[in-house]
Amino acid sequence: MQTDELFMRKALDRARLGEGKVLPNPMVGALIVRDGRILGQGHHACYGGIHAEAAALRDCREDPKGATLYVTLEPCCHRGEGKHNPPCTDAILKAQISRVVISRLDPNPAVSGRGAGILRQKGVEVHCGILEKESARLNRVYETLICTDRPYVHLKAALTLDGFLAAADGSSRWISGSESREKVMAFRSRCDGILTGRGTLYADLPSLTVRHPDNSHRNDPQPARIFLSTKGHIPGDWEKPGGPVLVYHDRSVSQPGCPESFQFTPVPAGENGLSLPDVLSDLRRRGIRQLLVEGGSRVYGSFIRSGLWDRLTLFIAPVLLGEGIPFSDGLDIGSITSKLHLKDVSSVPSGDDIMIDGYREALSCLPA
Ligand code: AOF
Ligand code: ZN
Repeated sequence: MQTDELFMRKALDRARLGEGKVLPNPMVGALIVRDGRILGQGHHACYGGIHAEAAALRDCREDPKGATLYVTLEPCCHRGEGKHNPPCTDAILKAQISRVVISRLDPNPAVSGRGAGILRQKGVEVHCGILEKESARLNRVYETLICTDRPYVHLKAALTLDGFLAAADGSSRWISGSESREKVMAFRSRCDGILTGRGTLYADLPSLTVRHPDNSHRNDPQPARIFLSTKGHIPGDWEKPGGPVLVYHDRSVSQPGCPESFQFTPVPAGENGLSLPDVLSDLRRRGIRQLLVEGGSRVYGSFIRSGLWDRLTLFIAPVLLGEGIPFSDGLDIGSITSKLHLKDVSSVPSGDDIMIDGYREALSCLPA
């Protein structure tokens, strides 16, 4: 068992080499081992590229017949429209691998246990769940994308110690310190779109661009800038260099006439504002996989109330305002027994601030 963990850890290290390059696919790493010796290793290196198992088989310096395959995600077993690679189960059987150790089953409904099942049926010894939490943690974004038709939604905010997002007059610049702002730039560099509401746009005139030395995670020069503006209004003096601008507005409002380079999209609206399911499925259709939501209060409230979010990062700064704009508008919670408690929480110092990070849902894994 200890040996299995040791090799799976190496496979997870391989998988991480795909970070930022494989979405909407998962990061996957694989190792082929016989008598304690690594014969070959590989990882899924780019979207559409060969799978980790095929890369590890190709890397083998000797015949892998009878060897053990360590793979961080269940081997795929399907073909179909849009599928780039042949089933890995076929390649594993052809190579006569006799044992397959899997960290996590693939939540893709086309696989989801079938890959492991096919291998077992053909007489391969299969073990699942080795270091599963690590593999699941690695692929949180993939798991959301494969099971929903919306982007992965990451809410981030900087708050004062007394829980305010901005002063009573709406001003909110520089609540958090420089280390926290650096971290926000790292989040921005990993997302495809940054979303904010009309209120924040008018109050702060944010540029919503990535200004970060480590821009290597990005394929595109800048993430899209996305605004929720019921009436489709954008401040006249806001036209800053950066990613493409998408504006969602109430479909009952006639096409607003702002700069032609901005893309306006009508969506249904109710008393709680624009329909987020419509906004999110349109964003996904446009290729947005990771969305960073940067306020304000109304926007955070709508995302949280509708349950359409995945991760929340709060930077709590040692600053008091006494009064101001709260983190979110009404969440309809009412009683402490209904409080919303983040899952899989971490809390770390960030300069003089504290960064609290958590998720809407805990990772669900097989019992260890
Ligand atoms: C594996 N090994 O390294 C990866 C897997 O279009 P394709 O052929 O690249 O297939 C993408 C699907 O294959 C993806 O949705 C996920 O279910 C699985 N990813 N599977 O056996 C890998 N990247
Ligand atoms: Zn595969």
